[in-house]
Amino acid sequence: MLVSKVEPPNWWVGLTPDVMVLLSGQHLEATHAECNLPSVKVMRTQSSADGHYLFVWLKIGADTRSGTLVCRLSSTASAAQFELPLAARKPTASRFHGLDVSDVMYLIMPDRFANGDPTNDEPADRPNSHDRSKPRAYHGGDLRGIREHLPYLKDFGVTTLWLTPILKNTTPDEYHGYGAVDLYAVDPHLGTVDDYQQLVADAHKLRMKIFFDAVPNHVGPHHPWVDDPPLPDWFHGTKQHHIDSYTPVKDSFYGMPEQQQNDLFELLVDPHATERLKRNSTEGWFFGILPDMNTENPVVQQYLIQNAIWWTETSGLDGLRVDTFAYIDRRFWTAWHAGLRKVYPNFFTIGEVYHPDPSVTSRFEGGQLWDRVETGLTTLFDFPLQFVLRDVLLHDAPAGRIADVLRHDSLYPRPNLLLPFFSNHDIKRFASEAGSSPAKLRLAFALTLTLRGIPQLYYGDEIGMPGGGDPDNRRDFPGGWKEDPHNAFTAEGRTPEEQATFSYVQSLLRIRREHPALQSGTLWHLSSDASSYVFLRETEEERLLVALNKSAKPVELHIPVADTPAKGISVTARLFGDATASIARNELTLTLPPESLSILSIN
Ligand SMILES: [Ca+2]
Ligand SMILES: [Ca+2]
Repeated sequence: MLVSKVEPPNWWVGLTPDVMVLLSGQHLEATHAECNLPSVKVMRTQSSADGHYLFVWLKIGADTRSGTLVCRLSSTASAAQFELPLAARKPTASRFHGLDVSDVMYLIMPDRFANGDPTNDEPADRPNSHDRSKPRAYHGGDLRGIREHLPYLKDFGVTTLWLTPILKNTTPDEYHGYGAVDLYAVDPHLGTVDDYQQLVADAHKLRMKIFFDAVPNHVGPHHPWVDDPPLPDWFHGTKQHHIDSYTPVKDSFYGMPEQQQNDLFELLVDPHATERLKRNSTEGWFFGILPDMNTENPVVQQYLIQNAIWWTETSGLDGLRVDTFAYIDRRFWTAWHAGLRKVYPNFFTIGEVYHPDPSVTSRFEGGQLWDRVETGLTTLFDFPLQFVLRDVLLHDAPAGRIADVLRHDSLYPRPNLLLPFFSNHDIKRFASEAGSSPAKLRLAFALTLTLRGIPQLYYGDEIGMPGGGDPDNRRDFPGGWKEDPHNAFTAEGRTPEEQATFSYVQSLLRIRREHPALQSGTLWHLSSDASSYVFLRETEEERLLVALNKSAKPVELHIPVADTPAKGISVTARLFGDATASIARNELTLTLPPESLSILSIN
């Protein structure tokens, strides 16, 4: 009998009364298990048929003190033991903050941001994994690099960092972190668990927050479970026999045009769709290669809930971004959120539902029971708005399309918590889209930072970083490596054009911070047409008018304001941009410069 791995590697007293330990090793067919603390009971055990795994369910009595739990295992043939350190919890007051409308999130791919520790660029057990000249290899960025640049991010004006997954991966092309081979280890290129704890602690000292990228839907194709699962039904299917999440159902199902594939997410929110119709999405292997966890299995559920609690409790992180949210049956999310919120009652989660239609995305948010299932999800990235921002600014769609997306806010229980964004690690850089320009990029920032919700920005866009589709949209932040000739982390190092975009965004972030109406104010449409969209953000204390003109020509607008919250205004003051305004008899006249967004304070 040999125990080679203990998951979770440690736990806490006073956290959860039940813990399921998964042991890996050899000959683990234990018939008896017993621990050294009388207040900790072994409730049951279950070994895999090949003896490579043993599940041990423990009950930790309320009177248990911190210390190292030692549990002895035996069978007729042999014996072994494993240890589970049980720590006291750290004070919770300064941890697990969640987000509110005053926050602005900034997405970082840790391998591509800043190299704080060149000694981990190519760990001993990962030869030939580091090569900055290859877009699909590790470049050397790490957790220490992010920690060293917290002052840059604080000064820029964002409050929250979302890091793409930091879990251990295997091959060089998994620099992005989405191919986990160990759900309890930090990838050695990025640092250690200790580095992650320090990053969260330092961020909290600066009153910043850290979000962890959780991927309960799948593990990496090289995870040892794939060839040797702990249970026969640990995954949906096997390496040899599984379905592909993209396998389309019959194209003509909803009467779509023939060339258009049926949309799997639409089926997921169709109350009339059978399990059979939804299985491709929820049980298929993502891209046909990522092993899909059997999230219906209660043992898998407990493993995944404990894993999320472990990272949260270990680091004090502030919430989770949840990858591929739609690809898991909704009933799993009920159990997963309930498990997390038993420990962290206000736990904040953001789901990735990559879809342009708010009638689809909204159905995944918690707090609604259209199919009698409470997903528990706090909020979502606003993908529909992302599609529209690009269509409006880059592809000649009328500016009124922005209002068209926002009118669907009635479908969301908490629209003010949605995360508007125009860019992330899966989408071509805005600056490199056909027809883009620095002026258009600035407008994308300006809308993201003034519309309702909690904005999410993507590293490097603030200096107009170029890049095509994945992986070219994940280039290194210039200046993050000592040898970089060009350092965009400092004002002196930035080119004049980089500096122009950086200061434009920094000013907007400051104005957003100083004006609660841009955070929590009710949003009212005042006018919209092909090239302009004018809206109001209103709180009891202030009213701000925001005016976009996306066309290359100046625009003059005459907006009747009777029967609007702007009725009776007499004065305007410019906070941002160069629009001019005058008011006569309940008509607001606005002159908007070409390709501009302006913010006016009115009263
Ligand atoms: Ca490094
Ligand atoms: Ca799935």
